[in-house]
Amino acid sequence: MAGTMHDFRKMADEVRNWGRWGAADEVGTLNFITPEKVVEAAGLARQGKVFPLGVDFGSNGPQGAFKFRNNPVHVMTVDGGDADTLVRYGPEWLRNAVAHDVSAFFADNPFRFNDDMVVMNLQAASQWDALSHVYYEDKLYNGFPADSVTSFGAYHCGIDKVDGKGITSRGVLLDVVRFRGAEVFLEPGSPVTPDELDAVARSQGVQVRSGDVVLVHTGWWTRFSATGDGAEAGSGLDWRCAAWLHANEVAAVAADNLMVEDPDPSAGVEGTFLPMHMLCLRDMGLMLGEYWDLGALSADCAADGIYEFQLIAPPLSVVGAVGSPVNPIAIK
Ligand code: UVW
Repeated sequence: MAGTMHDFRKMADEVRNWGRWGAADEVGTLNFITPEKVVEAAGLARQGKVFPLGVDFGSNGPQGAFKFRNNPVHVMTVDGGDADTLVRYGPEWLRNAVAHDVSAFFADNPFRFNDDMVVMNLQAASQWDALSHVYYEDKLYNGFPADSVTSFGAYHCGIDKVDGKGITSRGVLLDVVRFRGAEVFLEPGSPVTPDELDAVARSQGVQVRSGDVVLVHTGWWTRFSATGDGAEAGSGLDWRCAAWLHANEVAAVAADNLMVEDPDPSAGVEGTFLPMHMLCLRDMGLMLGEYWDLGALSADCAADGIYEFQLIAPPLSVVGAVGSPVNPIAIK
């Protein structure tokens, strides 16, 4: 059932971490990741199993469906192989360009290189949302003014601010798909509640502790991999899970879907947009990871019954960016 604005404001007041780590803090709940936590996390790499959780950054990604984001465009800027082809087939001016502009020695030299570039939304595929990604009433996390995010980028709470945290900690997978016995993914309109998160953890025999990064398996990415439909609705966390994340002192949360939270209005708050984003990023200072592929990791956790691991998920330090691509790695 959708919440009211009154419910939302009450919860915002309860979970707001502004000032908790000082007036200048820009990393929020990543402060829960202490040096001791990093050491504990490293000790969870016991079997030498590595799970890359990042999805492909390619033209077949999930973007395009909602118009305001596109899939990555990858182009070659130097292709050593072009030398032979262009010298053989190209017009005179192009041969000269290859020989002169690209690299004069390509034409007669077997030692060559290739270069490329990518044009993409930083939110196109596996990503971290920086604390400056969303706001309401003109305030970012910790009370920083929303207009500090300018056309030159975010002067406060940009993704570059979290660079020093790694990000590495104990990761815990909560496999809601398996808990529900769902075939592939959580059907739309069936949001995950705080009580269900507790029940999943209990059923897996794992405890969520201060400083953990919690990964929620909704199965959406597996479904997308089969259908290619980036607009397909799925489910995710009910907005009230913000209070659960706060109470458990979770450092960050990630999922295998578009927005971690359930997009269905019945799982949100009347009159708001992305209520869990607002509570997590703006009030708590808790980062969200989206489009992480949790398929192989969840299968392995189900097989060996171990739902904790070392998680290493550093964002790119794109100065002033409100998010970053990431290729997180879970190690067991
Ligand atoms: C929006 O959809 C605006 O954000 P996100 O990618 O974080 O879900």
